Amino acid sequence: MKRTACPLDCYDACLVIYEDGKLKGDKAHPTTQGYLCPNLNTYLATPRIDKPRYKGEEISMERALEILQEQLESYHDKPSLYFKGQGNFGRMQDITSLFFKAYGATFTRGSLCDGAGEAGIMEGRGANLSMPPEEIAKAEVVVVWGRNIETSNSHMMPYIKKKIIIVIDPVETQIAKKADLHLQIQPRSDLFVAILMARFAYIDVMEDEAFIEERGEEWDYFVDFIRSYPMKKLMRRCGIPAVDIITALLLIEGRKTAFLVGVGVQKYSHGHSVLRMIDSFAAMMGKFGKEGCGVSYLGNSGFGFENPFVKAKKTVPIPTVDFGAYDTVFIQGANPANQMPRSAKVIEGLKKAKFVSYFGLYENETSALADLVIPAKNFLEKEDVRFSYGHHYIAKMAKLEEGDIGISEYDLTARLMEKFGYEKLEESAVYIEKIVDSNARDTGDYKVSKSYDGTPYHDRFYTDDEKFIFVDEIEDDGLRGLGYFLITPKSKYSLNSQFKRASFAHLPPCAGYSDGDSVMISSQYGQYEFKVKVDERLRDDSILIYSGTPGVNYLTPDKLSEEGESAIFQDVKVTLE
Ligand SMILES: Nc1nc2c(c(=O)[nH]1)N[C@H]1C(S)=C(S)[C@@H](COP(=O)(O)OP(=O)(O)OC[C@H]3O[C@@H](n4cnc5c(=O)[nH]c(N)nc54)[C@H](O)[C@@H]3O)O[C@H]1N2
Ligand SMILES: Nc1nc2c(c(=O)[nH]1)N[C@H]1C(S)=C(S)[C@@H](COP(=O)(O)OP(=O)(O)OC[C@H]3O[C@@H](n4cnc5c(=O)[nH]c(N)nc54)[C@H](O)[C@@H]3O)O[C@H]1N2
Ligand code: SF4
Ligand SMILES: [Mo]
Repeated sequence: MKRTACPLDCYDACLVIYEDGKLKGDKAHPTTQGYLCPNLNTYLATPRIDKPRYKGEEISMERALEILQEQLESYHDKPSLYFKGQGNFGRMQDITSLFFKAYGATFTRGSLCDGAGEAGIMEGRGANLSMPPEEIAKAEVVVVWGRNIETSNSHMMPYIKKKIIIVIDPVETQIAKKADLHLQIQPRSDLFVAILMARFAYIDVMEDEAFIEERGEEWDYFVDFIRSYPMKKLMRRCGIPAVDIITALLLIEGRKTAFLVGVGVQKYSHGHSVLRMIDSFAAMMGKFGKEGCGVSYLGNSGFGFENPFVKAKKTVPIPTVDFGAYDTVFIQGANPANQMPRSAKVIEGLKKAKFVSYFGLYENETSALADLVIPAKNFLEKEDVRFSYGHHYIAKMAKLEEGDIGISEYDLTARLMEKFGYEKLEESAVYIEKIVDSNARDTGDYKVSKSYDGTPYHDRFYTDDEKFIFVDEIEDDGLRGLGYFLITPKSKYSLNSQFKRASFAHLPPCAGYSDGDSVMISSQYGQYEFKVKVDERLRDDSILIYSGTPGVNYLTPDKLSEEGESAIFQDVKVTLE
């Protein structure tokens, strides 16, 4: 029996058993519980790039590596960009950064994913720790807030069985249908929902005085802040009746509550404020550092661990990268031509750059634009280690197979380091052991992060004086303009743009279209034609296009969140023609 772990960018970080050419979920592993999801289940059947290519012609791997080396040498004094995505979540994927740092390339910083929310959490708590699933299992109430559990985090389901479930989501998702209460709020109104909850809680004196006294800071300013909003304005912005918010509050009060917050709440310019406000509401109710309580976002899984692959000094924010400003661009484990905001600009930039290389597993919009395409080894053919942003288990990924296709990130780096006369790499096992040993301990058969010994924030927060800092000011101009809100979440059968990608624009029945119609969707950033699927799960003011759908990011803004340098995919209104 051979064991490894799923390499995909996902909360669940499943432990995998590879037997008779098949991938199976490890039955003994606490979170994996013996099953995998549709994405990893199609991994082995997904056609890979099997031959390197230069200017459209198939070439040998040896020739591809020569071309890469020659081109990097000839452009050495010119601007170059190293762009790495999350196609494979293994820590060793970053080894290529050692070469590109020595070479002098510009790196990216910030996030296409969870960066805005993370920034808000850091402001209040000083570190972003998620709740171990075993801790969530002790909650009485689970608030699923902008996270599509059954799709993006399905291994959480067994932990929240038989609990009071409150879902806060503009879409009637699968879990919303089954929930005790679904707040089908207007998109981009979470800040107001959280302020309203805090306001009603304050009026009814529901706050946890002992917690606030011992563990909180800036409480009085927070009270001034939540009272500074006119009640009527708050109600109008949430788009749901006040009674629903009060019902939620009554369910939460006095019960152990876990808030499972996803990226859905923070794909906006003010995303950091949303998380800061949700945190502040939870803290006011005393829902931190106690059994079964907490706000669990996408955690910083590397917290406390040593990272041997640090960034270069020269960096640019990832959501607004201008590919056209570089002579050479090296893209690894990513599909920016479809996954970055404002696709038209990204594609134009990639066409303008003089030498683009794409290092990945699959053909996609980006490989189609690259001068040089280098196939990678898949996760069974190289060794690695991964963390999870949804639990505290660490998974080593053993090399289980030799393959004829592709090259590993380690081998590609070793070769470039040698040809350029840079420092020799250590064996890959040395890096892996260093990472693991820096902060892991054994629990039975599995390793866990030491940062998760005990309930997170039980003893302290990670701010300067170890207290939680309540929010006391938020600036947000809101989203103006006519049109529909654009919701662009994860789909069940694709992992962003890998595997079976969605292809429709989902419209509410009131839009007046039928299934299969064509519709041109426009925003101030661009337009694209989609096929229609009428979707009753939507509010009348929203349309939904899943992440990975070809064309979705023609509509989205190439702008940064106020904090966290994150993409703000949903800070846009769209119109239909
Ligand atoms: N199957 C599958 N799993 C995945 C992925 C995948 O592509 N496919 N991607 C992985 C990655 S990279 C990530 S980052 C995670 C993210 O996974 P999640 O955190 O679940 O994020 P999303 O699916 O983007 O959005 C979650 C929910 O937010 C809702 N939402 C949208 N706008 C708002 C809003 O304004 N307010 C509120 N309250 N809710 C809103 C959406 O309707 C959706 O139900 O999933 C990972 N897991
Ligand atoms: N509209 C919209 N856009 C979004 C999002 C959204 O919700 N809506 N989500 C955003 C988020 S949260 C994220 S995380 C990003 C993700 O965006 P990307 O990081 O670009 O992810 P993918 O589209 O999954 O592309 C990953 C690529 O990695 C390659 N790959 C897979 N495994 C390996 C490997 O082992 N080695 C190498 N070298 N390559 C490999 C595959 O060829 C694949 O095409 O997208 C963002 N874009
Ligand atoms: S649920 Fe996530 S970690 Fe588990 S197999 Fe699927 S993609 Fe991989
Ligand atoms: Mo992500």
